[in-house]
Amino acid sequence: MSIQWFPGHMTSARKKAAETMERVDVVIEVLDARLPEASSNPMIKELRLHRQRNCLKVLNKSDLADPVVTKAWLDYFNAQKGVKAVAISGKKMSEVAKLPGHCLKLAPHRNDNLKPLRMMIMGIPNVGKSTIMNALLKRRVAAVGDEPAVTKTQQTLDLNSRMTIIDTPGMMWPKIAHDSDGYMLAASHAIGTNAVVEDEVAYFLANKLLERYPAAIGKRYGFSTADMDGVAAVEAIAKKRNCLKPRSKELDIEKASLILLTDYRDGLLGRVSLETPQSRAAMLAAEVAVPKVEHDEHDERNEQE
Ligand SMILES: Nc1nc2c(ncn2[C@@H]2O[C@H](COP(=O)(O)OP(=O)(O)OP(=O)(O)O)[C@@H](O)[C@H]2O)c(=O)[nH]1
Ligand SMILES: [Mg+2]
Repeated sequence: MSIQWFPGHMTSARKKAAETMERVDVVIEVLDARLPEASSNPMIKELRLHRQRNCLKVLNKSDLADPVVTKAWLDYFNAQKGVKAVAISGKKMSEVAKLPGHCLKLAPHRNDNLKPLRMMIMGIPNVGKSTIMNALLKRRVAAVGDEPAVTKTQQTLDLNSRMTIIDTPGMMWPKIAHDSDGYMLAASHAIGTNAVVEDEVAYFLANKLLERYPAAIGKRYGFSTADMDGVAAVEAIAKKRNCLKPRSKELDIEKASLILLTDYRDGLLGRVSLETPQSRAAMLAAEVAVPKVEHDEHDERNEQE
């Protein structure tokens, strides 16, 4: 199953972002440090490159991500033209306070009272844009919540006499090209719950954790995951946590799925990253290879007929 989520208000958000892009100097693109490429919205890149705006990529929620992997992602992004990448926790004021300085370096011509530096915060839903906005302003100017699409409209505020900042609604894009990206985004709560089947997302996450951090699930829930796949691990969580449906007393997999997803979102499974630059490259290479094989098989069948 592939996950897609592009609700109506995001079409208008995209249109508004395209208009505003003309009037900003630097885009602060907020990414989820646990899945930096899967949480990169290709629509934002397109809008930004259309106006040739430089970009500060902020790998946010780095307090939840594997620090070694985050370092690899910073090197990966910092090699890109017109891009500076930093890793922060939006909940730490001291880390957020460094962002305007980085932006200024990306648009050095904007450093005076006549030409204030104009920054626009963009990114997928629930990645921490409004949290960063509040930390920059040192007061609660934007609503924050652990669910996607909390912010629905743009908000422009003066940071000081020489800097303005715009918070924008989280944006998804019309077609998520890689199924695994959809699952990573859903696990990280960037996708509305109406667009996902929680069990499937939990199976995906459990498989990913077993593959990348084999000890994480066993340590959290207190059982051995040896020889388990994602489905078995979620079932084991249901048993261990006594998740039973009220009448039938069958295992309540949905409840166990939510336990796993919530624990991941809250960082209770340890600092984990769902993708690395290498795993990303391998995934893309495999996707290129698969259609070719299908094509060859098809040709062979035709030849045999
Ligand atoms: N652990 C951790 N949680 C964070 C961090 N930044 C934000 N959060 C949490 O992530 C959730 C979403 O934060 P928001 O600031 O509302 O995200 P947003 O990008 O504005 O979301 P939308 O407006 O829905 O697009 C909230 O529960 C925040 O407390 C961070 O660096 N680390
Ligand atoms: Mg917001």
